[in-house]
Amino acid sequence: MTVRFVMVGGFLGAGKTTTLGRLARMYAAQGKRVGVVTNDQAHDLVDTNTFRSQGLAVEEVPGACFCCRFDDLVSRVGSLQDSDRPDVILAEPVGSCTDLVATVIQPLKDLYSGRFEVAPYAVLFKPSHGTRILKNQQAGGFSPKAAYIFKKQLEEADAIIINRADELTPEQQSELVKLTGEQFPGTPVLKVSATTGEGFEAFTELLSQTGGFGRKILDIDYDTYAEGEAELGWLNATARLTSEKPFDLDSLLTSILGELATVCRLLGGEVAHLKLIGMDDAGAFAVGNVVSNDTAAKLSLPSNITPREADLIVNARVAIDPGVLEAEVRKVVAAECAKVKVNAEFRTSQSLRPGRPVPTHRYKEAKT
Ligand SMILES: Nc1nc2c(ncn2[C@@H]2O[C@H](COP(=O)(O)OP(=O)(O)OP(=O)(O)O)[C@@H](O)[C@H]2O)c(=O)[nH]1
Ligand SMILES: [Mg+2]
Repeated sequence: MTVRFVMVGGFLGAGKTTTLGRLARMYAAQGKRVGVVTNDQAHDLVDTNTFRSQGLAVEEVPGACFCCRFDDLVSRVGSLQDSDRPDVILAEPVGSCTDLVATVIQPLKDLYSGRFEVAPYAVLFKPSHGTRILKNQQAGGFSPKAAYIFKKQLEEADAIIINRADELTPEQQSELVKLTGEQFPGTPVLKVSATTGEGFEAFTELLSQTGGFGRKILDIDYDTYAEGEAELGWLNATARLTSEKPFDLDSLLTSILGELATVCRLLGGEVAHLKLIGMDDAGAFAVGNVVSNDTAAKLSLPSNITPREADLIVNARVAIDPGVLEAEVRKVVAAECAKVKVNAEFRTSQSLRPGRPVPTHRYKEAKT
């Protein structure tokens, strides 16, 4: 039986996890079984836990992007097929990754044609950085090489999905439709809000199309791509939070996030995405995010709980040295916890700069 494979791309913090969570609920409401595959450069993913906490079947490909771990992607999908028999697989690639048509979509279509039916490749547009990048304003807070990745992601898209429409004025929406239309001519552009669901009927309709999609092979310079990716500091850390008295998990996460965002701003590092998840032992959870230096810290999924113990996962992607990022995260978490008499014991921590992408397959031209 073939399974529908829906991968949704987009820059760090563009709204992929929120979008896939909504798509999962929509497909489930149509009676379809859904499985999710997440991906990251390191282990301990906020996103995997976010999907799991929403009751979804999730497998993850940690340690490198889908393109460099293509066989792991196929085998994780196979695990989902064995255990949950999904009709639809939703896949979230790393937000700093591009060239996915040549390295993931074409190989899947060509080598596994009997197994997967690959949906059109939609890429989410992140307005906070995207507006500045498309207008060539100081590379949107990033270096020109990181901005290069952002543009390449849009260039290979079958459709560009402008997200966060709920926050954009009609003038801003028209401006973005115009900018994307000029810079990526011929690519359909939709406006959606992953938070409110606005525009998702048109979006799912687009994803259900069949035909000559996933064929835009990029002309891409891997040196620039690798250097752009390596400018980002990456940190995944986990900590156990304990206290003698119940503490307000949501307000603690909010203060940690706010303080981390301030520290990154003071250090001059553009935030691509800071995300935290706090979970108690009964499965209640809260997720908090900051997606740029100009965007406020936000608890996207509050828990409304006051546990005595909880697990915290921090995933930070910021344009600063990863060692500095790790030290600052540890300092901020410890200090904010101490203010409310919570003890934070770090369990695991990985900080890195993403390595040069070495894809398992790379198709020079579209085969299927
Ligand atoms: N206002 C608003 N916020 C959104 C929307 N979509 C996502 N967000 C918020 O943006 C933040 C990042 O969303 P995610 O879904 O985690 O983004 P992502 O692309 O998965 O991020 P990475 O996996 O780190 O690359 C969260 O705080 C979301 O709540 C939207 O349509 N409107
Ligand atoms: Mg995500």
